[in-house]
Parts: sequence; structure tokens; C-alpha cells
Amino acid sequence: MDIKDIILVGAPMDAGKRSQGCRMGPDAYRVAGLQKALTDLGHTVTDAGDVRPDDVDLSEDPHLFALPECVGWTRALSEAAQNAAKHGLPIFMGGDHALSMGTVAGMTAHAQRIERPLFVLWLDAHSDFHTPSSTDSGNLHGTPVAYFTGQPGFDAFPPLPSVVPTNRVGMIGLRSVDPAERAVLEQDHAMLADMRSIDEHGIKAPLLAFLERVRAENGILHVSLDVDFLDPAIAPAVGTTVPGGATEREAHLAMELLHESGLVCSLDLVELNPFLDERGRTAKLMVDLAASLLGRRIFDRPTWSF
Ligand code: NNH
Ligand code: MN
Ligand code: MN
Ligand code: MN
Repeated sequence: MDIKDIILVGAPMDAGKRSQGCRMGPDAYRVAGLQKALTDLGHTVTDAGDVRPDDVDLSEDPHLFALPECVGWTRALSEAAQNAAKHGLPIFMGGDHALSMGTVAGMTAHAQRIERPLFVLWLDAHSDFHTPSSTDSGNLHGTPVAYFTGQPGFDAFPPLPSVVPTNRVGMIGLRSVDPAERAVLEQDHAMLADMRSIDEHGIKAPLLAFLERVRAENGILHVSLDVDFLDPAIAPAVGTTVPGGATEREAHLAMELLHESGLVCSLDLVELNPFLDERGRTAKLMVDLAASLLGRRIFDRPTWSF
């Protein structure tokens, strides 16, 4: 197996939405044994501790929740991602999904440095494609994809090192997309696999098609895993549960296929709210999924024959 240097980066961000608790996420992953699970696979795993948001001189926006703090996190996480990516494969332990504004921004700088295009796989019930003007909730965790694909309205945020075009973004697990998000996503042809298409075709077909595109363009892949990608029955520790999500086996299969692709350069684990968990089960499941993405298998070859 391909042995990696993995850097765990804590992002205890809670500013992306009103309901609080995601700030406890990084410590929940530590307690659930993320470092050991990956070390046991043979990887070298360093815990770089928690990032703190930069201080920014910006006033609040009445329509948006905690804009200055989100900008501060974006700056600090972009820098942290660029630094970590020089030394290995960063895993960003969130924190709410607004942290991906910073992590993806930083990874675009890394991709630029190594002269390969960056692709993003968004595993989420939601498309997070609102702009600061289209969002009804005013919660910036609903906006990161619009930011890093260069949609208008993000003037308060740091300029992106480089934009990720919408057609380099794949989304799997969708089942809650607002009308304003849908219009732009549909016309720009990102790879979109909603739960209906997973019911029909399974999770393997759209994922392999997307990975094939990444490989064909010599790209690298950032994976952003939102807890609410999973069905709430197996992953209750999230503020925005949507019924009808991915099963445990679908999620593991996706992680195993991602591992086998060898294309993943970085991973976000986002939206875990330990305050809502049941005896740590969601944190433990997320750790297990990260281990599958980093190569955990029972057997390396098929164990059946006809
Ligand atoms: N689209 C909704 C909003 O903008 C919900 C976003 N919430 C999420 N995204 N949890 O993953 O507020
Ligand atoms: Mn800084
Ligand atoms: Mn999300
Ligand atoms: Mn979501």
C-alpha cells in the first residue's frame, strides 16, 4: 500500500451557521482515535493542533451570520492548508462546512505550485452553492462551493489563488438543493449525483466516471465529506439532518474507490456536532470512513471465485 505522511489540522470553526457545537469536532475526532486508526495502517500521522482564525478589520453584515469571523478563518485555513500540503496529505478536522472556503483556497495554491488542476468532490446532502446575496439563511456554511468556483459577491473574502471551475466539482449525495443553487449548477454542468441517481445506479458508477475525468486531466482531488451526506439514522451528530442519505456500506465503498484511485490530495471532515452525538457513534463512523479512504481493507483481493 501507498504509505503517506498525513497531517491532521484542527479547524474548530462554528461561525458558518447559528447552531453551535461543531467547534468540538476536532477534539471528538482525537478522542475517537483518528490518529491511531491511520497510524495502524502504516502511515506517518502528525497532529498539527488547532488553527485559530486571523483577526480581521471588517464590520458585520446584517444579512450574514459572523462574516468577519468567517473571513478570518478563511485566511488562516488557506495558509494552513498550503503549508500542510507541502508536507503530506492534510486532513482538516472540522468545524462547520464554511471551513472549506479556506481549505480549498489553500489547496488551489498547492495545485498551482505542482502544476496540476484541482478537482473537488463534495459529499453532502446540500450543494452549498449559495452566494452571500442568494442565501436566505445568511449562514455561510451554505456558500463555500460558490466561493471557490468564483461566483460573484465574495468581495469581503480573500481573492482565490486560483478558481476551481464548476465542471471540476463533483457532488454526490444531494437531496436538499435550493432553487437559486440549482439554476447555476445545472447550467454549468458540474457532475451531480443526487440520491435518486444513487438509488438507480449505485454510488460506484458516478464516482468512477468522475475519477476518470480527474485522471484524464492529470488532476488531484480534494474530498469534502459533510456528516449529513450520511443517513441520519447512522450519523445523528449533525445540525442539518436530511433523511434518505448514504448508507454505511455506500459510504465505505465510496471511500475505498477513492483510495484505489490514488488521486486524493486532501480531505475535509465537516459538520460533526459532538453535542448532538450518541455515545460518539458519528465521530467513530467518520474515523472509520477516513481509514477506508486511507486504505483500510479486510482483504486486498476479491475473496470469492466462481
Ligand atoms: N442550503 C441551506 C442554507 O443555505 C442549508 C445548508 N446547510 C448545510 N449544508 N448543512 O451542507 O442555509
Ligand atoms: Mn496567519
Ligand atoms: Mn455542507
Ligand atoms: Mn450538508
